Amino acid sequence: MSERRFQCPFCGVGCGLYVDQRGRVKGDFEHPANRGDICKKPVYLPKVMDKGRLTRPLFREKKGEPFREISWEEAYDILAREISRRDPRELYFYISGQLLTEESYVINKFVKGFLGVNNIDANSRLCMASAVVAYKLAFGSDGPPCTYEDIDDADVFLFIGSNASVAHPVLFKRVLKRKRETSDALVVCIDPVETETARRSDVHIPVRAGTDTVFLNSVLWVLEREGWIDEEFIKSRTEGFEEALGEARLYPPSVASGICGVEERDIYFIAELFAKSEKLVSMWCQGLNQSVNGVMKNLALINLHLATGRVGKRGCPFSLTGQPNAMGGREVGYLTSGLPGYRDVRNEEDRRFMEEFWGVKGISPEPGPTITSAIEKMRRGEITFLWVVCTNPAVSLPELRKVEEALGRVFLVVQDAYWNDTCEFANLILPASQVGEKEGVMTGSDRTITLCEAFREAPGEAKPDWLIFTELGRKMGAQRLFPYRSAREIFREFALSTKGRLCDISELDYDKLPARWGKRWLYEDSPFLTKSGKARFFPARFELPKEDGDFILITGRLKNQWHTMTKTGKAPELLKGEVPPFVVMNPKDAQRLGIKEWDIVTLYSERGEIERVVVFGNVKEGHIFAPFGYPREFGEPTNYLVSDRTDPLSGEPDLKFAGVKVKVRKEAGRC
Ligand SMILES: Nc1nc2c(c(=O)[nH]1)N[C@H]1C(S)=C(S)[C@@H](COP(=O)(O)OP(=O)(O)OC[C@H]3O[C@@H](n4cnc5c(=O)[nH]c(N)nc54)[C@H](O)[C@@H]3O)O[C@H]1N2
Ligand SMILES: Nc1nc2c(c(=O)[nH]1)N[C@H]1C(S)=C(S)[C@@H](COP(=O)(O)OP(=O)(O)OC[C@H]3O[C@@H](n4cnc5c(=O)[nH]c(N)nc54)[C@H](O)[C@@H]3O)O[C@H]1N2
Ligand code: SF4
Ligand SMILES: [Mo]
Repeated sequence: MSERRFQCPFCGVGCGLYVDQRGRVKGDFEHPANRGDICKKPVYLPKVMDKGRLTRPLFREKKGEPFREISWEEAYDILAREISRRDPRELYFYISGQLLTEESYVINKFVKGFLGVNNIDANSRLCMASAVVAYKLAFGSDGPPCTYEDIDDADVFLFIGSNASVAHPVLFKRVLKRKRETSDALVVCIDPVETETARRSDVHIPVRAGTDTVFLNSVLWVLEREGWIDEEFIKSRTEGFEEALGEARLYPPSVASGICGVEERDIYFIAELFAKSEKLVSMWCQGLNQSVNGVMKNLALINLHLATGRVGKRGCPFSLTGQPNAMGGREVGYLTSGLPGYRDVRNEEDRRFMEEFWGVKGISPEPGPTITSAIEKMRRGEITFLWVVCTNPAVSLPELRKVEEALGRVFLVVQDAYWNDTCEFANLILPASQVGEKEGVMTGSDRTITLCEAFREAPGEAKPDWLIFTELGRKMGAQRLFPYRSAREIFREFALSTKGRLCDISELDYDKLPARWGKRWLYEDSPFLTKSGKARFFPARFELPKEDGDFILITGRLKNQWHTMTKTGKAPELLKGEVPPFVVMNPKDAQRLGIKEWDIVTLYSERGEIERVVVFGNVKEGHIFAPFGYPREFGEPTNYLVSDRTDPLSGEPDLKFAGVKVKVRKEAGRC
């Protein structure tokens, strides 16, 4: 068999990979995202692709009963019946940034076009929603304004709320390569935890969790005070500077340093970098996004780029995408308010275009509830049917007690490649094929689209996600809406819908990939997509939630594990050093409580409790770091403790700020 090329199904760096003649996964030297590089996770992919797979549709009348195998025909009958007998507002679909673009497109069309409700959200709500909203507010559209090439000629890299060395390893290596080549390049990391990224950076600023808005406002204060702003750029290309400055004036370094737990000189240092470096690229991820203050944190950072004219050649704000195809999902509009081609259900022209394009009537102008609001509606009995595709909410959503209650009440369909913890709550389980077993595209963090070719057969009766919705759509009488015989046909339809939009890919086809949409810099010599054509500063308001407890629990990722471990957890090589489930504590905090390294502790709050082994590390005092993805076979998942409070603008949950108390359960060395 010739070499089959695909995009890595793990993180949003979007590395191009291939399977060689001997079945080994290798980095593709011709791919612009990684140029042959690869990290550890996909190397073990072939080994785990057959372990613990779902291979037949499974059904049970009542939860708690054993499942029985059924045919696809029967599964479609059940689905058609359960969907048709309900008011569409009782239905909800929860999908994923790990689906192929064609799949998200078809599911979105099924819900928004065919069923006529916007009751669909993706796990990107927990991930990129704050960045999407901030980009839209500041630039008038979603879409990162720069590309990976900007790493290769920058001299300052600011990682804020990003542990890229662990979470985006190939990208981080590219930054370190640039550093090796240019002796005066500088890497800075702003994070309450001394992460691997912090350790490999030149400077680490351990900010107090949740306070970035204050820190960044204070940097703006210094920029203005020192006359380090780009007045020409501010005047010709932006609006709203004075209002943003008004807010920043509340936080001179003397005030901000106290709130953020940093030195005043740290704030001046960052201001000087924005003022004087040749080219500054800032990269951020969940330390900014997953917060009640998430959009404001994003905007406060973008404000600094606008104030110093760094949105293109001289630098850029670069939001790192988490999942391999959250970018593609955003392009097809898979969040509650989206429509294909970065369109929005609230915009009449966008709705009309898509109604005509799809040949449907009545796309609803109301964004549907976000996943956390939908969980509330399930608990109240207002949503009674939930179809989960390619995500594992029984582990990854916040406030798991509430989630369990919700999953227990609804008719639950789980469509997954592997058996996962959400299956325990299901009525109907549908076996899906995964990347490597089906064809389609994904878009990485910097807008590069890659074709994923199949390199093996799917096990049993597993089907591509697009085919499941296509067949059901036809079964329900919508042959005209779902005529597809291949993913390529779906791609063509979607590509056509993007004509004339920022993310225009209407000229692309599978044989032209990988290819990036948009110019290297989206707004370098064209207007921003706001009404006035100018980028917008926003006053970045600071808010910190009140949390009970002695510590702030910060949650995040493990280096060699992917989220809820359905794939990476099956490779012993990747589990080494990542289990048993642990938390990282500052030794000074631990000492105060009489906790020794390797003690087993209980972390608890009103939301629940979990047990973990204590590992010592340089976490800012008063904070504890916990990986969140451990499935239930390891005990209670971390998200029992995590709040479902959300950012008011993005609806993204505050996953990195939970008050907890700690007590010793078992001392190290005693069994
Ligand atoms: N190995 C691995 N890689 C992954 C994933 C995985 O599961 N495993 N998942 C992928 C996905 S979907 C995503 S979204 C990305 C996530 O990538 P990242 O966001 O880089 O990873 P996290 O560990 O969630 O959080 C990043 C950092 O934010 C810090 N942080 C927490 N609160 C604050 C704060 O208030 N301010 C600041 N400045 N920092 C804060 C944390 O200490 C942590 O080091 O990773 C992707 N890559
Ligand atoms: N406390 C806390 N919670 C968090 C976060 C955090 O930082 N802290 N991060 C949040 C973020 S950023 C994210 S992205 C989420 C991730 O959370 P999830 O999306 O729940 O995590 P995954 O384990 O990646 O789940 C993907 C599922 O899709 C399945 N799958 C893989 N390929 C396919 C396919 O092709 N088709 C189908 N149908 N299924 C497939 C896998 O088996 C797995 O069950 O977690 C969020 N939750
Ligand atoms: S850096 Fe991300 S995309 Fe690249 S190989 Fe590693 S997990 Fe895959
Ligand atoms: Mo994510």
